[in-house]
Amino acid sequence: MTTKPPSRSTASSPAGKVPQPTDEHGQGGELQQQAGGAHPVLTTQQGIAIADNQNSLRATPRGPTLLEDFILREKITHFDHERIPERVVHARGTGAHGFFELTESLEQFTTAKILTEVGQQTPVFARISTVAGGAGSVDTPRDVRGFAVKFYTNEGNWDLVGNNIPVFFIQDAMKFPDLVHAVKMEPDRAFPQAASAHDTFWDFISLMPESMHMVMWQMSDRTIPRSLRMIEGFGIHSFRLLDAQGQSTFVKFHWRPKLGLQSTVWDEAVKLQAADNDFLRRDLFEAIEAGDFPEWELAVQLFTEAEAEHFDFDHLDATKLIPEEVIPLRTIGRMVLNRWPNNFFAETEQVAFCPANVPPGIDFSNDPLLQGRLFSYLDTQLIRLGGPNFTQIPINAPQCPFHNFQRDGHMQMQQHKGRVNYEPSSLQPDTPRASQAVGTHAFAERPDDGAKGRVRAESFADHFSQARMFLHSQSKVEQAHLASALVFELSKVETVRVREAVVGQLRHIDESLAQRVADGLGLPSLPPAPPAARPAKGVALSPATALIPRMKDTLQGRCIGILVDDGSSAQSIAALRQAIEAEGARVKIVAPKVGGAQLDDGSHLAADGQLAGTPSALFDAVASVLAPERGAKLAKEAAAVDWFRDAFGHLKAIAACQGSQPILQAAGIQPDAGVMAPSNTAAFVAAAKTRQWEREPKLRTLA
Ligand code: HDE
Repeated sequence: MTTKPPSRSTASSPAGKVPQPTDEHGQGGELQQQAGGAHPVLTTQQGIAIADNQNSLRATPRGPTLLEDFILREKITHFDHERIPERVVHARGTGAHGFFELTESLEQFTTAKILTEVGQQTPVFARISTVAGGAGSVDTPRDVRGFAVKFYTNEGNWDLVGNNIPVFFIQDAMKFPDLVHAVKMEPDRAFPQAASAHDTFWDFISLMPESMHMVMWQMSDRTIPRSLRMIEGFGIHSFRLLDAQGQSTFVKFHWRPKLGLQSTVWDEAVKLQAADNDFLRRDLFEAIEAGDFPEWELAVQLFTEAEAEHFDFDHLDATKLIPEEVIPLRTIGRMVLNRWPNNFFAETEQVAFCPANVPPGIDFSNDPLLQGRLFSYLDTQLIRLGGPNFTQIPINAPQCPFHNFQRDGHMQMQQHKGRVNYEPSSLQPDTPRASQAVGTHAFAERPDDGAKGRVRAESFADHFSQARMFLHSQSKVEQAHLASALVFELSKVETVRVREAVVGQLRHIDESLAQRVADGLGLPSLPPAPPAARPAKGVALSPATALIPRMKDTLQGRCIGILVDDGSSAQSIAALRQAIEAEGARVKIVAPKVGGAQLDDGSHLAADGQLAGTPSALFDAVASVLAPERGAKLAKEAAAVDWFRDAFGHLKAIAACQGSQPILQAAGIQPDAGVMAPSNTAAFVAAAKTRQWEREPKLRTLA
């Protein structure tokens, strides 16, 4: 019963030899033996081999633990420091590696090689995030998605740090802390987590009419995406491209998903939160692991200062977009995400994006939101990552040579040689020097003749025209979803005055929208509209902002669930699977028991998910192949009834066999064109490519 002294011999044991357990009660040796394989020797951070990873060093077997136990102290100390401060916004994110390939050169406009060298593949790391929730929050709340891409170019890192919505809530960086405080959980009660549906957010919004355009996008189905592979990305601000002569062209950046856009419906998003906290992260992981690499086109809108003067809005105002109908998109390249990180913390958590990271040939505009961002990101990263050397963490380091005289600091990884750590100097011939020829230059902008001051440009005063443009460019279904989202969110607001104030602002966008929301909230009458800085004017619609037309009729990248049980027809399942997979979708088998089912031909089919834990919200469409007696039994099972009821309610195609009919009846489903027999594979595949929009008004009261 005594603890043997650590065996020194293990310190020199070659990698691959497992030290034997030292304590007759320790389980370490047993576990190691069970695991098998050639394990390297476990060591401390100092490289000291560890003999026992189960027991701390005790004075006697039942006595106190000794302070001397440097192994225990090092292990616990490191563990205590495992968490770093999470991002104050965009804390919950999912990242992946890939590459960017330029397909069309912009050499006429810029010297940036990333935008001029056609065919060149540049490594990238992309991180897609929600904004409001903490790092451990769920994937599927209604929220804007961050869309940040780090390009490791030969001329230094370029970070395009955007969102999946082309406009923003506020015009000036000064308001960002207020916006974020308002949307995050309320400070006294610490809820709700990851939700904008609460008083402080809508109070702020009701008093910030400039947010109304973004609110229209936020309340659209864009903020409840089906997959991170099916969202757009926008750089939002105008940037500048600079040519060799220093001439400037304005540019806006857009990412377009190859799979098209796809969203969930609200009830589905709510149920996904319960079904799988990591739904979107898992979806991206599974797609990349399966070699089904997500891809986006990079497109640009290019325009001159003179063209900008003719827009009926100010392009430096981040609450405005430039309609594609006015400045068309030019596709210039593609991004493929093809490698999941080795380690979430080292890469996805420690990656540090900054909109100020641009290579020579790309420059900033005077958008006051962008100007504030140029300061904020480095500042926040200094505290989040613990000091100025976070740029040396592999995920952040440039992949091209870099030299400067920045020295020392916490966690310095580089061993700079020589006496010279300053410039100018004459003592060493090989120290770095600035270069006019290849160095980055700012656009030589002539300041306008206005006076210095804390002012908001007059040209930023129209808060409602583009909000109305967006609303009226959406289909009827989308407008109904938007109005219902407003009703849902405002119904969670406890302060009646705040509900009314938001509806009052909506009147500036569209009286009938305000009326729909007022009706949905049960307001006795339309509240008064507060004074507007400028009333909305009639502007041309932008059909390109609608979501449903951008959904692709395809099964590519989708996932279909098939419910089976003992006695299910092997032939029917195989035929369905073949038809679905031929169209590029994945199939997941769901059964009452995860062990699977014994099929009618005696074969055994393993399940991917147990029925109770794999609701139909997880799939784009569902099918069932059940023997009659099993269908009758499952008709009494709530999980099975909900499986069909939700698939129907979420407007999905359903291929239900004869044996499943009792369950459909129990679910109260009145079959429509989106419900068919699984033998009708062609019809099912066609219906599964889209949502059954015409079904919705029959089963849900929309605003
Ligand atoms: Fe950010 N934002 N932001 N933001 N933002 C951060 O930087 C900030 C804004 C965006 O995956 C922070 O490293 C200010 C617009 C993304 O790591 C912080 C303002 C857009 C990400 C910060 C804005 C974004 C961030 C928090 C107003 C779309 C996540 C942690 C002036 C174009 C990047 C960090 C990732 C992260 C500040 C507005 C996108 C605090 C001050 C507009 C995608 O620095």
